[in-house]
Amino acid sequence: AAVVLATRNKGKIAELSQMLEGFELEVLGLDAFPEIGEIEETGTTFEENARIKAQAVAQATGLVAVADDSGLEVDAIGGAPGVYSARYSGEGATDARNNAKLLGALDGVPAERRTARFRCVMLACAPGGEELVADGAWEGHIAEAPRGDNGFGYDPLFVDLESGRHSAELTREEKNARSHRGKALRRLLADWPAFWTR
Ligand code: ITT
Repeated sequence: AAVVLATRNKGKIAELSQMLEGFELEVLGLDAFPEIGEIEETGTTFEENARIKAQAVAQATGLVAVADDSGLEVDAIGGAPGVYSARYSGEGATDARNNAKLLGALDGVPAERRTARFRCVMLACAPGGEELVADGAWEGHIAEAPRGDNGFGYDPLFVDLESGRHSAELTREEKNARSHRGKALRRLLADWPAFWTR
């Protein structure tokens, strides 16, 4: 069976592709479907946005689509940037500008109040509209300065609660083993046989 990953984020694609190796699934990217344009994420929750992306791609391709909507929740700033994590620094946002904005927002906030977590909702949608949803969270805190070159997004600033290492210092395998995305995908795959047996 073939599934389409309903994302244009290269970091997500790299992590998901690695975790899906060894499963009996042919994994396609959106590159295979150039006719699918920008999908506007108008939802106010991770689940709504994941559904918007998965439904659009399942309808356009006639295949099962898997979407990942994710983001960073930082307690000291009321859970921001949350569903707006990709667009936190506004028009033309980049990872570097998003990280700079986050450091500025936390200026003067002491270490013990810099708690945060990544969240991910993974949603599979079949062309007929059948759905499977799973989620995952990863606890940690926001450092005072970036470290590491791996990963994407806020990985240089996010410190894993368990190891004390920045996410960008972890290998892809180490990150997948503990991340919000890894947990959500493993939960989704656990329920996959009942969802998609055709
Ligand atoms: P798609 O919608 O095409 O999947 P996107 O990047 O716009 O790509 P989201 O709307 O889900 O996806 O935004 C997720 C953002 O949250 C992402 O751009 C990062 O800034 C951040 N993020 C999510 N998971 C992350 C991770 O594992 N490491 C670092 N940052 C992450």
